[in-house]
Amino acid sequence: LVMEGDLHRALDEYQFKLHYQPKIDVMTGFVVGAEALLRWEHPTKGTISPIDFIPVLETSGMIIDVGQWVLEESCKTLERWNEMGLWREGTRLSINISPRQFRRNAFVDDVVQTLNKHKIPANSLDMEITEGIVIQRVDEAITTMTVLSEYGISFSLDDFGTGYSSISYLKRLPVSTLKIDKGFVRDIIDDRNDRVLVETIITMGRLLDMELVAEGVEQTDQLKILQQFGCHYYQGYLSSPAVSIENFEEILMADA
Ligand code: G
Ligand code: G
Ligand code: NA
Ligand code: MN
Repeated sequence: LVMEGDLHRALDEYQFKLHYQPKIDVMTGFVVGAEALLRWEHPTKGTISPIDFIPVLETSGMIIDVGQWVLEESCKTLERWNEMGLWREGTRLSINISPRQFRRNAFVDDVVQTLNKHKIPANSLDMEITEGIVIQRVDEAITTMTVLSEYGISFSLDDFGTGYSSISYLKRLPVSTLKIDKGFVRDIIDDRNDRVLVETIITMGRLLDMELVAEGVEQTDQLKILQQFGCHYYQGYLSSPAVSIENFEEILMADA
């Protein structure tokens, strides 16, 4: 059981880490970006998954501080990769933004300040959001996203297909990328319904001029189907799980 006090200590004692999972071009196999994923390296319990502590961060409000830490750490990482010549212009690091963090009044200012502090061009950052962000406050969400988009930040709609009214939001939100939930990709070979859904999402996304990222790709046969359907990018164990910054830098160097 994760307690709030443990999470305060985790932040104070630098027990949080970011791991990075490559985003891969479906056709060329090149790394075109990465998703930053939060990890808690507990001194005695080992690595704790965000599934087990993000809900506690959300309900306690601590997600604001931890979310800001994730943003700061991501910008530091981009600064480092820029200095090392590892980060190609036009490629983006994606960070996950929780609804509570996104809805805060100071969110835009904090983001802009953090980018400036680390001299990071806004077009090297992508924000992964879920539909939870727009629930009850669609107009506010659109305003926040529009302002950040004008700076150059892009938005990806995460876990697409798992919510309630995804399609109606597509029309209204300034989202440039759809992430096809790994639940659809898992059985894409054996389950005809999943295969049809994935093809339909890709076709719709492409017609709406969006980019598509398939999540949870583990097998070459899954990748082949995604290639046929015209999916642009993928993430998954077939390429790499999320890895430490050092290991991700090795991936970038091998890819250069
Ligand atoms: O890596 P995986 O177990 O790595 O992530 C589990 C869940 O935790 C995913 O739904 C992911 O979106 C979420 N998550 C990972 N990192 C972050 C983060 O930095 N902020 C938020 N809000 N969610 C995250
Ligand atoms: O909610 P979000 O899509 O951000 O969460 C991504 C989650 O999927 C993380 O927990 C991440 O570690 C996990 N993940 C990444 N690649 C794969 C994969 O190939 N297979 C499975 N089962 N999970 C994956
Ligand atoms: Na995500
Ligand atoms: Mn997802």
